[in-house]
Amino acid sequence: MLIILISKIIGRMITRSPCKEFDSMIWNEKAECMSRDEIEELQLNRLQDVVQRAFDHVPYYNQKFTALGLSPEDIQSLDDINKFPFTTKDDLREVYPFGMFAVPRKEIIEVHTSSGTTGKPVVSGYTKKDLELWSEVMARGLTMMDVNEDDIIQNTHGYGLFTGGFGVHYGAQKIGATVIPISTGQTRRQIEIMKDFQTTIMIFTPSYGLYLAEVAHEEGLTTEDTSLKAIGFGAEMWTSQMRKEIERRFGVKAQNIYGLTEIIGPGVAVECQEQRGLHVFEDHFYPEIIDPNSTQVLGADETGELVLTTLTREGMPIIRFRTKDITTLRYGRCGCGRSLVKMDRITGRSDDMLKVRGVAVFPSQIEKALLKIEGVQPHYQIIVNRPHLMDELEVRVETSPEIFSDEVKEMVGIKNKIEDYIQNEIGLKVKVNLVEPKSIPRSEGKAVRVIDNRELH
Ligand code: DLL
Repeated sequence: MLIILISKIIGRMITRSPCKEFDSMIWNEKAECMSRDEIEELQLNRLQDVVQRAFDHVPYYNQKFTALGLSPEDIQSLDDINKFPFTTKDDLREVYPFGMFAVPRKEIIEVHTSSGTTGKPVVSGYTKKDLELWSEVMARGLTMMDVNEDDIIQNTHGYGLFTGGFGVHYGAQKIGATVIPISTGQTRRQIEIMKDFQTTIMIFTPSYGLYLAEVAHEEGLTTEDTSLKAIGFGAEMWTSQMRKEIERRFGVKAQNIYGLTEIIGPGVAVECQEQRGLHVFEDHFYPEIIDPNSTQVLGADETGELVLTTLTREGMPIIRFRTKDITTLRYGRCGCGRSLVKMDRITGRSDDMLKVRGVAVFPSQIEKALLKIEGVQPHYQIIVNRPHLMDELEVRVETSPEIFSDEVKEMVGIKNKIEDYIQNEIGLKVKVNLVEPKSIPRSEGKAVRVIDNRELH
């Protein structure tokens, strides 16, 4: 017994990561530099625990598992997660608003919602412990950008139901940095503040970052006028050219932040200074990659849809959430010293969700808005452009022949009404153009609803 114990300890000492050998800053060395054996042992314990909690406290999971003849005891190894069903955005919507909570509602001290679902949004509930978890993972991520107490973080993510603003805020406060909760918009003011407050860290979506850079240039701001040290960006897809442009314009590294409302918000995975993928905080979020068509689990280095299980979330445990985001997992110790698995930047979606100015939009939401208006045909096309580095959404809509030949005044009225209805549905301003009946090309297969001219892939 003693021999086994000693050999285990020695084994640990040998496999334990010598993070200290690396000179990058690490927020939680113990969690971020574990050996693969250690992390898997921890994940298994936590997986057993979360499946039990979901089974015991969330009727939705209890019914789903019971119907499949599954019980928490079926998790004996990490691979056993494979037996359990996936959770989708639709499943979460079905139990709107609070049906996924695993604790009494009064223990939920904050809620956020995801935009971009047809019908009801997904509600994400956080207990006090969940907010601590969120702060912890975001503190780890911001530390990858070398953030410390001396830094001034200008957080341009929206504060509100969107998770971006608060997630970054909590992480920054945990570190003890100074946060400027400026939120999105007021672009000229952003630039003034960046200069006057000598912001050291900028947080934005890549598209807003490019826009900010352009306005900064117009205002005559140069990199010498700022004290920037790093940029954290995420919430939507970007290309390597976009990153290069952002880095060139601001003169500092831009690091990728990934997350989603259903799991916690930003802070599921963040990129270190090596900039070769994002470290998934896999002691809290268990990642898998599946083939989106067959749903077969794929191996390391294979590309497919990311599936996530929350291992420690108290208020709203989620088992095997299908993110629809396409990526690849890569194991092995990183040059930064961390052993946490890395995921490639997201290169696509396995559904038709678009992110427009950071907001998730589904074509079906637009269709839903159109169906509410008389005289409007459900023949439409969504065109996404980025003319001046800001996303613009145009919706071309066919009207019925009677309406199309009517007076201009009436046409304008309908156009405005459609714009209002769509804005109400998706939360974004759109430009509607009414087009002649039958002028939108009909396709023989799947209708081409979206023309995305942003070239994000
Ligand atoms: O976008 C959370 C977030 C806020 C992440 C701020 C990073 C920074 P949702 O609005 O629920 O949450 O959207 C989640 O956005 O499934 C991806 O499709 C996309 N997404 C998020 N981060 C990235 C990223 C937030 N770094 C959805 N790269 C996800 C590409 C991203 N896509």
